[in-house]
Amino acid sequence: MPEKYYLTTPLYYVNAKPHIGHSYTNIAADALARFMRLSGKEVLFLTGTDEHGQKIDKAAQTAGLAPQEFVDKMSLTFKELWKKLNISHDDFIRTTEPRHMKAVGAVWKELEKRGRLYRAAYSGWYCTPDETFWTEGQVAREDGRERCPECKRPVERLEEENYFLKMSDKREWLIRAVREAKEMVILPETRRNEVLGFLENNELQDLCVSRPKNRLGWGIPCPLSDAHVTYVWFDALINYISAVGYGADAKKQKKWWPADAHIIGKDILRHHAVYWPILLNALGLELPRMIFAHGWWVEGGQKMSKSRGNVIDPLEISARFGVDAYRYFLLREASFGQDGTFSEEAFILRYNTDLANDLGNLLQRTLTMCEKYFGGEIPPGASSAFRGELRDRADGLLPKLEGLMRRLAFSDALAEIWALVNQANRFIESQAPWKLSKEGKAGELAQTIAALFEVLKIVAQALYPFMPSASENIGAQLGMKDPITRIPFENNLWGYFKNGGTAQKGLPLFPRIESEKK
Ligand code: ME8
Repeated sequence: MPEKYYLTTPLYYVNAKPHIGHSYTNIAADALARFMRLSGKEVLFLTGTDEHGQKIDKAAQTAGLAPQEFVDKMSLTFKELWKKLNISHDDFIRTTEPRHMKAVGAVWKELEKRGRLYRAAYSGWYCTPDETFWTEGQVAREDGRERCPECKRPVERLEEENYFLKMSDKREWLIRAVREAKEMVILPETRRNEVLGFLENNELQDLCVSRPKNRLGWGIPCPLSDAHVTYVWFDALINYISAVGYGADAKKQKKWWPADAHIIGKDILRHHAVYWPILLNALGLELPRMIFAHGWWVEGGQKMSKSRGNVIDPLEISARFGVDAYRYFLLREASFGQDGTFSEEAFILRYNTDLANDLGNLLQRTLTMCEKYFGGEIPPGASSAFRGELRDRADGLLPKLEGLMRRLAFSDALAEIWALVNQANRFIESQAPWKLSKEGKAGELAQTIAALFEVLKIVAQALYPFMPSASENIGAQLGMKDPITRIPFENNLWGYFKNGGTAQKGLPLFPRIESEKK
């Protein structure tokens, strides 16, 4: 039985179209999912949309649509984008789906049964864009207004009766779990410290998990009270278990839960690393194995976000430069976990240097030389006879990638692949096949060209998680008969062309972008 790997992304709010930030998380999750599949794991990759709450209700009103009609339309824009960006999710969950709504109902009942809920009057401040309550002591005060301490937008005063999930008694337990990092690991280390700091320096408030229906009707009904609906965050977090059959399919749940990785942005760390583990513990469920909170794409030091309006449209960029180049840039430019700055200049520079020059030229030169010196036929026996540093690095690539991918170090993994690409380019210079040909050194020439084919095949396989189309394209141009995904990844070894092969040179992979500036 293959080992299972269950990974998730956040469920994105459907109040506006997806932007660079959403695509970043999904591209990263996709690279990890593809890598895990190549490594022989049975993968469940889950993404989806978060469709309830005041923010969505307001956006539907502005659009002049009924909430359900609005979320149906908006959810599609996410699905369509994932298709364009080659995201290979296995499931897409919407919080308005019956399977999810039923699971939320089952969670309410289970928590009630376990004595983890109580009903109480509440007064405090509410931040609608963040869908979060703040107490009198937490709220920020600026320009004579009460503001959200996190996003600094104005908050509203609310007084109402609600249901609360007991959290305060779980503080010590959670501090221990986070510190020990046995059952659940929070990465990167800075984020784990942030969670510990929050838990150690604050009292843990019980979480308000309902909303009065007369104030906010657009939510999942609360089975304990006709007058309440479910708080949108409580609703949304439950998706991670509703998608694997919570309350409906015990066998499926047993197979997939706990999740192996929740990939999120650092903006929603507290929801995932504090509220979610406490909720799971209250339900008697295991904690996720890993929570990875990545950094933000920023502009002028500010997070790119739909409410700030400073976002990049993934469709536009990928239509101009290609989906693979977009995926590559996002995962290579910023180290996963750190913030990154998106600029067109940086994009074009990386494209021209890494993709057009380093990788594109390596492929082009190799195929051209194979045509020129061997009529496109890779000489049989030549690659297995080859020994040297280039082969050592190529053989060592996979073990290195495994370590890096397990830590979601995408940029470092790509740097390792490029170290091999660049070594191969230097190898061409030092071998100087044109000289070997002139000097009649046919054996060495054959080994040189065949070695380059082996390297490119290993590069194509290693690139598959990041740039699936380019990877398949390289495989096809090398004349590989097996799809990249069919060759077991652990056989990512030298020797694929030991019996020769026929190259199928095609168009350049990444044509150089000439600067559009005058
Ligand atoms: O928070 N840089 O949804 P959301 C990098 N529905 N990533 C970014 C980003 C940026 N500038 N902006 C957004 C929600 N993201 C809730 C989640 S989960 C049960 C419920 C990414 O539409 C990043 O992954 O605001 C962030 O965590 C997520 O989008 C927030 O998406």
